[in-house]
Amino acid sequence: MNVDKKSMLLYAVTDRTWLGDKKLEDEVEKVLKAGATFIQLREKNVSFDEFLKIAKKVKAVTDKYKVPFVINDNVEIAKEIDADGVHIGQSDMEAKRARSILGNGKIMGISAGSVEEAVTAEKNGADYIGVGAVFHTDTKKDATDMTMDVLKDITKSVHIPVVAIGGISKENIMKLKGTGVDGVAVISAIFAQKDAYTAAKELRALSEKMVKA
Ligand code: TZP
Ligand code: MG
Repeated sequence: MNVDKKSMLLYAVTDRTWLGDKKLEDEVEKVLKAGATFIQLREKNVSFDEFLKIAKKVKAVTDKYKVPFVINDNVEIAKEIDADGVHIGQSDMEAKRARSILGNGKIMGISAGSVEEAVTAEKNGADYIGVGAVFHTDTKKDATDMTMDVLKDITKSVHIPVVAIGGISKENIMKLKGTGVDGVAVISAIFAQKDAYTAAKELRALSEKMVKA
């Protein structure tokens, strides 16, 4: 296992949609100062070169704060910048490919939406799983909501760390209490907020409370 459960506490997934004039690397730094424990760079519809440029800038910041940094979906970018790993979808092929390109020492996170997918992900060598959408989200259009019971069944069925994702905010995070998750992954509850620092600070404190319960 290449990740510690504790690094799941506040897993921030980037999104430049709401940033306006703000630079992503500056926002990531604020979020890390506020106590984020993991950063995933998630980019849609950018060229390889643009993706690479952004990834290098963000990695400089995550290196400074010594927080794991993974790339969503793109193993080549992860390899090229020597990121800590990747986050990928369910396919067996994708998992095999990611492992063979990155090697055993890197982090491979896999998304799972059911017990079966979670068990398969662990079997395929995932270091952690991202489970969702635990609440309704508009950030990912094809995400389907799951019940707290399914979430509980998932955390019971795997040994690797589990991070919940999807529609999580400071208003609903405590509903995850008792589900067995190791933390929360959020996009809009941090990056769509005017003050990403304060948003992350509050979520980090709440997540600690939620996980302990
Ligand atoms: N995977 C499942 S839900 C989701 C992803 C990437 C979107 C999470 O975004 P938000 O804004 O935290 O609901
Ligand atoms: Mg994918």
